Amino acid sequence: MLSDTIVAISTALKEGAISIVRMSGDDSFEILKSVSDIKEIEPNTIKFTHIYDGEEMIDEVLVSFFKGPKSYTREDMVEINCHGGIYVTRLILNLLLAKGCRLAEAGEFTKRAYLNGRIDLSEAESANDLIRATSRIQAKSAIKGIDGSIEKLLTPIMDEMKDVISMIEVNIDYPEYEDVKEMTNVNVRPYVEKWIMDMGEMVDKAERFRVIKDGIKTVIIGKPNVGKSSLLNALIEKDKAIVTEIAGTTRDLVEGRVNLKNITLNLIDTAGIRESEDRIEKIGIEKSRQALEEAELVILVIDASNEDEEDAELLRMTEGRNRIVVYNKSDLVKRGDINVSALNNDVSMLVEHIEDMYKDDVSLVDEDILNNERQISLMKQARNELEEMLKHFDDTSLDVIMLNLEESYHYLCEILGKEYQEDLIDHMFRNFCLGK
Ligand SMILES: Nc1nc2c(ncn2[C@@H]2O[C@H](COP(=O)(O)OP(=O)(O)OP(=O)(O)O)[C@@H](O)[C@H]2O)c(=O)[nH]1
Ligand SMILES: [Mg+2]
Repeated sequence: MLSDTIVAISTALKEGAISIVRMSGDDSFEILKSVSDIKEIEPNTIKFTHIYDGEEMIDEVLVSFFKGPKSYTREDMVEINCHGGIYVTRLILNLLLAKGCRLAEAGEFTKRAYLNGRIDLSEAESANDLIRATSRIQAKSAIKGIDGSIEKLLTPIMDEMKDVISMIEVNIDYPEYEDVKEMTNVNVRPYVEKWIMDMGEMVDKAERFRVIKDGIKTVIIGKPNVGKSSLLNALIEKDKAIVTEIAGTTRDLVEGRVNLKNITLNLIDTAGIRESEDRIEKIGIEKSRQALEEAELVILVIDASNEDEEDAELLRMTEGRNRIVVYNKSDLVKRGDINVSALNNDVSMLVEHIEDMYKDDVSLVDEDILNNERQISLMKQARNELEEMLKHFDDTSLDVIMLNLEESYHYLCEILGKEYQEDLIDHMFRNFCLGK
């Protein structure tokens, strides 16, 4: 049932200047009247009032009224700005529960906004992403998503698919019609080919951008003592990894996260790779190799004052990878293209190089692109449907082609949540914050 009135504390339950208790549903206004001085509700206003539990005044508050459908959920909504003590906020919540509200589930306000058609599913997902954003680029892409970027992205291709599907339909149903464009395998094929290409491009861009958004899995490797741990520390601006002049200092993987200007690196410092008989060091080196396997970006560190055959071996090992070769200890000797001195925190050449390397991917933030795994996977399924169909296209009858096109189209609808499975929707909104 949608019309019951829900309530939740929408701000973090911590001591603070203000907390917001939010209600949504048919009885919001009546319930508010029953606990305050308010007699008349004027929509879209903010009023000063007192909240009473029976005779006892419990807080002095500001209340905002939103008359549905002009509200976040499209229902009547009330937001009570109360004093931000944990105790008083809870008191108000309990009072509203006692007056007939039901405690909202996590994400239920946004779920109502979605079910009532105020936002589509991709916009709801973006609302959650914005709350969780930890970098400028994540925030920027989330706000675009809230503003409907996915619908903008999908509308042209969906419109075109819909047109072609309906033209085929008319051809099948009314073969005698003469003023309708004749659809045959031959003239449908170019559309299908173009959609496959467009969908592929959307997936490709989204995957490139996801790396930027989530942070680039970056591994720092090199032979022992070249300054890998020093480099990690310089990049994260903290003394996290142990640094000594002893070769083989680092045994475990050490992780650090750094927000550069536009991109985030999820860094892993590793044990120096060499032949070793030491049992612990050997395990560490095995971990280094694994981290190297999984990395999206490899920073290979070479000690500029001590380059030898072992470095050459590592260069060979990482060939063909997305790799940056960094010459460290530039305070002693300079060689190669990218020189740093981790000891002196002089790593600007490396940072600039990374920013430059990813600048095209970073600029995708200004485009409308798919935002998450769910959307990407649906787009892949839409594309796959078309690709499979194209394999035997010339031998396929038009009505089967139409069915396949519809299948593909439905995957796109699902991205926007225009068709949905209830359990999936429930699962999604449960990941939201309470009161959102
Ligand atoms: N002169 C100079 N010394 C450096 C620089 N960077 C690191 N070192 C020194 O090189 C030695 C090794 O540094 P680490 O950062 O521990 O090197 P590592 O590659 O992590 O070594 P392992 O963990 O043993 O593989 C230490 O004595 C550092 O002070 C640098 O830029 N210049
Ligand atoms: Mg180290």
